[in-house]
Amino acid sequence: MKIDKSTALFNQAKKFIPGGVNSPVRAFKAVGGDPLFFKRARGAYMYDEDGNAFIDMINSWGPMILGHAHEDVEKAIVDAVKSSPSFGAPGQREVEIAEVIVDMVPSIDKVRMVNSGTEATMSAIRVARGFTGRDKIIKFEGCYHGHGDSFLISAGSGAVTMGTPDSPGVTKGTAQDTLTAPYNDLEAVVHLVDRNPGEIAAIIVEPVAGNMGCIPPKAGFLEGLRELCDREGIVLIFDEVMTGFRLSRGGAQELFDVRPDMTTLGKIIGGGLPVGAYGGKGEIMDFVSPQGPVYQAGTLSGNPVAMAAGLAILNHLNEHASEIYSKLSKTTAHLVEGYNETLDDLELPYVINHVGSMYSLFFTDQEVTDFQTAKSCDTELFGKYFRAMLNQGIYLAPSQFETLFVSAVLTEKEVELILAANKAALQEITG
Ligand code: HOZ
Repeated sequence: MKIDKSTALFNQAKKFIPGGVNSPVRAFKAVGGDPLFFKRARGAYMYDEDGNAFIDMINSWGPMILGHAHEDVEKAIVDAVKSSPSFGAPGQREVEIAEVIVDMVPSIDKVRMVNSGTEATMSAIRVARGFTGRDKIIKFEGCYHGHGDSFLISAGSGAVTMGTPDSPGVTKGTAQDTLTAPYNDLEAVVHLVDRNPGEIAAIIVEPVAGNMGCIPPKAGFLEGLRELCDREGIVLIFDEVMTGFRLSRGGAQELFDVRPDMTTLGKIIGGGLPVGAYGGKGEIMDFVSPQGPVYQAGTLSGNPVAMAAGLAILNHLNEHASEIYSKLSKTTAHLVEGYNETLDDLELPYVINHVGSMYSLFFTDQEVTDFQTAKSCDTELFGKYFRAMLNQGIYLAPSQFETLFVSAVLTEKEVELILAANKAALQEITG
């Protein structure tokens, strides 16, 4: 595959941008080779600067659940920008999107719009601390909640991909207020809470982990966290930046029927534009300024163009929910079945985890249930697999420690192409 234009752009980018990219995992460091630079995307396909076409299995890390350039979203953006790209003052769309979110996400009474998932999680823990008057939080090893200082402790996603799950630059003072437990280990969480009586403000969790690859919660794990938080007066935060509006109309909390006190959102909520949100019980959200004392603000928060894109995608998902979510699950199940058939014929240890339209193929002989088992994977082999898939025209997440996201525009034709590419790639790397 010819990627001369991408390589030239990457070389130029490295002169002016750290590592040549604006988000580390995009640099392909974990999988080798130069990253591709993209020119346009439509439906299920992305096209790079050299004119190569790829079936997209990341979908902008989740937001493009309806495929690229969905007509409702495109039209909404164009219409909104004609009125103004930014008011820096309240507008009607902010009220509309808040109402739609409160209607769709079961546990949210009130919501504040921000500009990214990172902002949403940083703000949510500040509010939880303000509400409880406590300082410490518990997060899970391998979960990633954006790049806020408090979360770069045993962090997944790009942080572990780059070999820096505990980033330099985070002060000891901040780090000591973040306690960590293994994902899916309720007993470890109970132990941490017992050792820090009355000190834990919040437990933040990805209800389905997506940042160390896809890892589902074990039966009783989320329910156990809910009970523990109720008993100890701890704010339970579901980070649904990935799972929100993806696993069901109401996210993972609806799918697993567990209600957190607060929820953080991002990705799909912006339809591809930079949007995040945090919301929760009215009594907690009323602590947010100007209603309450916990300060949080943003010049571009509730931006009219971003709100228009978000509203368009949420309205579409809302209207067609049963059809879209059942299609997404069926397509993913079909893909996983096809992968299993191919992999079972090869002498290669593997595990596939999937929930709804999120899935990961891990090269390991262990069941992947937490960060330790995710790290048992053969990441070198994953790099070879990634490159072989790329050569077959399939664009995967460039790291073993990410989930893949299926979009609703994959047809039977693309599923067959992906399965054929997967077979050829696996035969190449094992042959
Ligand atoms: N937050 C994304 C999923 N882990 C990663 C996006 C990126 O690093 O570019």
